[in-house]
Amino acid sequence: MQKLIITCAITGAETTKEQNPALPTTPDEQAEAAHECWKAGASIIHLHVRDDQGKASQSVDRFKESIEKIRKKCPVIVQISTGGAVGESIENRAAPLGLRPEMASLNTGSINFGDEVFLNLPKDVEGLALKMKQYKVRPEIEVYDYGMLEYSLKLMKKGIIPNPSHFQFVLGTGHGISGESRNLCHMADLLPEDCSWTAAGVGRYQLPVAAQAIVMGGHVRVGLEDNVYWSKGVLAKSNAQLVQRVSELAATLQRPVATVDEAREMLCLNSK
Ligand code: KMH
Ligand code: ZN
Repeated sequence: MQKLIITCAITGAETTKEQNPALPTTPDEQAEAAHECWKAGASIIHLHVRDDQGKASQSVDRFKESIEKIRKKCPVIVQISTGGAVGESIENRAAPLGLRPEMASLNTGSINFGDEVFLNLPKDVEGLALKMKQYKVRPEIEVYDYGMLEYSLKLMKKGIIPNPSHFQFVLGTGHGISGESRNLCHMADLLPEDCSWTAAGVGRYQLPVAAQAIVMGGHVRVGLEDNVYWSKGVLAKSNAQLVQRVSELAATLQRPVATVDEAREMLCLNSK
């Protein structure tokens, strides 16, 4: 089994400080959070940024500032979000790719999200994918449902996304598949062997999905974007606390955690 890559989704677009005051929203807070997560075992930071009012933003300047501040503190892989917040224009979602980050998320289908629709039209998915190719940004393919996974595999066959690709299974959003263990097994079964995958369980699914992914040989994403709780009714103290729990779980299950350099190698970031 490969070493375990831990990603932390530190901020997100929808989580608020009211839900958890430990949510990092400014570039300084994000750099501090990324540093703590790295010390706790994370090698990838999935990054959204906020404006001065704390509202979700796709501002290129704000991404640049956060990335630079994170870089000064630790060597993590920064994966920017091209998902943004529900309702964000596709132009704004694509704009930070111009910064040529090492990785970016690529959502491959539309899905209900809360009371709204997270819109990802095929032409926009393909447009973002081609931009990533042009800028040599490695996509992480975000899938919330089986249909999105099957569509992504078609994109891979057509050469629109890399072959093999790295996938993120996001389970438990409420409108895609839930975090039941059979769902993760089935998603992983659908992937060609040379593709890699990470799993993110939303809300109460975060811990069980992480444990299952460690055992199955996948990788793990945790963080306040997906879940603000440590346990039922108890808020997480920080992103790093959630990362630390995964590192400890991996140690108990005797699955070594990857360093940033090892993660980079495993995700083909050195040979894009
Ligand atoms: N904020 C969600 C609607 C991504 O980062 O690529 C989408 C999202 C996915 O967070
Ligand atoms: Zn995100």
